[in-house]
Amino acid sequence: MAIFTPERNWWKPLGREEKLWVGIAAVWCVFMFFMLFGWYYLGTQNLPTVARRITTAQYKTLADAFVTKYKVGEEGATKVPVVDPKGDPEIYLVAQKWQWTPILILESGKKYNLHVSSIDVQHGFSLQPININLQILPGYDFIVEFTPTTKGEYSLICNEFCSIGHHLMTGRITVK
Ligand SMILES: [Cu+2]
Repeated sequence: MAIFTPERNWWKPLGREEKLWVGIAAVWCVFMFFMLFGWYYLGTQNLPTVARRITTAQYKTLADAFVTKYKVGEEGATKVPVVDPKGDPEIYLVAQKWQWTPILILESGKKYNLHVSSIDVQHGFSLQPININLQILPGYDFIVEFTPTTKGEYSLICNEFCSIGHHLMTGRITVK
């Protein structure tokens, strides 16, 4: 409680500058709110995605069949399969503690439907250095439609803490 009562409330009467700033802020708030919807339709940063319900067992069966069909090698101590899907646009990626399976070899300029799902807990798909980020949940076949246009090696990291070995969860996509 103040010792002395202020002479008057500063906002009564409201000064001209004060009115102007409150007005600008209010208009800007409304503008930014509608920009949320605007970017959804106008922004080119949104990947076209579809999410379908699937059990983790069903997803694993699909992904395993894909790996078996197109496997061209193995890499590292944990023998991560290397897969070249040749002409097949339906490609699968499995997130699980703490590995991305398989390593994908893709063709530049070709359109793909990348299926991503987790078979245990929530993970974060983060493709670097192009910075594509997606939330990966078990129980959903998350389908991302994309066409790689820049050749090179892309690193895949998990950006959603998924327990003790999270920092080791890396993968790779090669575009040739
Ligand atoms: Cu993680």
